[in-house]
Amino acid sequence: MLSHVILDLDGTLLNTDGIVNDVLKGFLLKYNKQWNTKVAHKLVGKTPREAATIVLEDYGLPLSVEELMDMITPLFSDQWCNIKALPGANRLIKHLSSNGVPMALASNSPKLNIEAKISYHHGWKESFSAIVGGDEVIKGKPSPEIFLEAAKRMNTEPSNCLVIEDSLPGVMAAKNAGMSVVAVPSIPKQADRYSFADEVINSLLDLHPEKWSLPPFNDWIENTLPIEPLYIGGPVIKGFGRGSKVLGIPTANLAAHDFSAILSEHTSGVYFGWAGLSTRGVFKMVMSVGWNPYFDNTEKTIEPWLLHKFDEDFYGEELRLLVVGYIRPEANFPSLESLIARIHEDGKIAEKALDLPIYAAYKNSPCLASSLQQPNSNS
Ligand code: ADP
Ligand code: RBF
Ligand code: MG
Repeated sequence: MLSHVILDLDGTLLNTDGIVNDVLKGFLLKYNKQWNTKVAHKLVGKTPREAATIVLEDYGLPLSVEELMDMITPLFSDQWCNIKALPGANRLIKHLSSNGVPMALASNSPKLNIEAKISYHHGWKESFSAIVGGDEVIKGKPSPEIFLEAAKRMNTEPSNCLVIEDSLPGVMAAKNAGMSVVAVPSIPKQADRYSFADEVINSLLDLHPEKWSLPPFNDWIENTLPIEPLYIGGPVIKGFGRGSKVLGIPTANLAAHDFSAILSEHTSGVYFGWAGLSTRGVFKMVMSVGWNPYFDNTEKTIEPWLLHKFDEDFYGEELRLLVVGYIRPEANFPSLESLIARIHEDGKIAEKALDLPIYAAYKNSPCLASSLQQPNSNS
């Protein structure tokens, strides 16, 4: 029986990666070095000193670890106010704290940094009965020390604790501590490296606390999860040409690179909502966002299937999407038939859910209407 939850911060609750990328990219440019995302991936879950050592070695900078840390630490702290909560983080913290589940935060970063980062997120600090920083133990993750200390401060046994972690060192630390651990990898397509976790999920939206004898979420409605509505729109572009041909399910692709900022804030997965086509009207829509594991694409795509029979293509036409709910993570399937069957099931779920008042209300949203005006423009 699990009764306590220990959360990692960077990459698990907070979208820190974007900030780390931006800061290091700018910094390295001064040394005429090109930032490389492969190096970025190596930094996940490391202590600040370990991360600085990796950057020094990989880029051969003429600096000592101390000098590098002194130079970049202030650049990072300037950005903390810009770090966004990951999808589902606020929901999870609110849920556990309102159900009286004791929670701790355990991070490799120094305690003062943790406190500064979470100060920008309403209600977080008060929700944790313990916060353990990397500077409060002798060895950081993958050593179990941080997690053992968190359990001790919550006056509980390690075996009562569920750890939620995005990094490999963190998942190892949790297992070394004798705890149960759900991995939420922050780097895409790495799930197979986390096989020693008790479960691997795609995002916090996919956590089902009842699997761990913790109180279930009660915000799912008929197999859908309402989200903060998200608007994206643009001309319909050519995709891989396999929607209709291979699956019998046409998807009117939008240019994913136009929405890279929005997409990096949202997890990949199957979503639904309303689709407006300027000359044709507003239709129900179900979509996949991500790498389509079955086809193992190298780039993220946005693939909306309009739940309506059209007699012709509409490439180049302006398509506006108001995404209102989440259905499931993208998955791989043992056969094309099983993928097709699952997409049809998603279609039925969306079709039905969109008649519920909480989703139906958005059908008349002005951002879907036929004038070319964008939702936030003042013209
Ligand atoms: P592509 O790979 O180029 O996106 P698809 O086989 O997925 O090709 O077909 C998508 C195209 O089919 C859309 O761009 C659109 O013009 C057309 N289309 C026709 N009916 C639909 C529908 N119900 N939903 C989405 N697109 C449709
Ligand atoms: N592709 C996957 O590989 N895995 C999925 O779980 C998946 N789910 C989808 C759900 C919906 C509602 C739609 C419309 C598509 C989905 N696809 C999925 C994407 C499908 O592979 C894609 O439309 C084709 O690759 C066409 O480019
Ligand atoms: Mg398509």
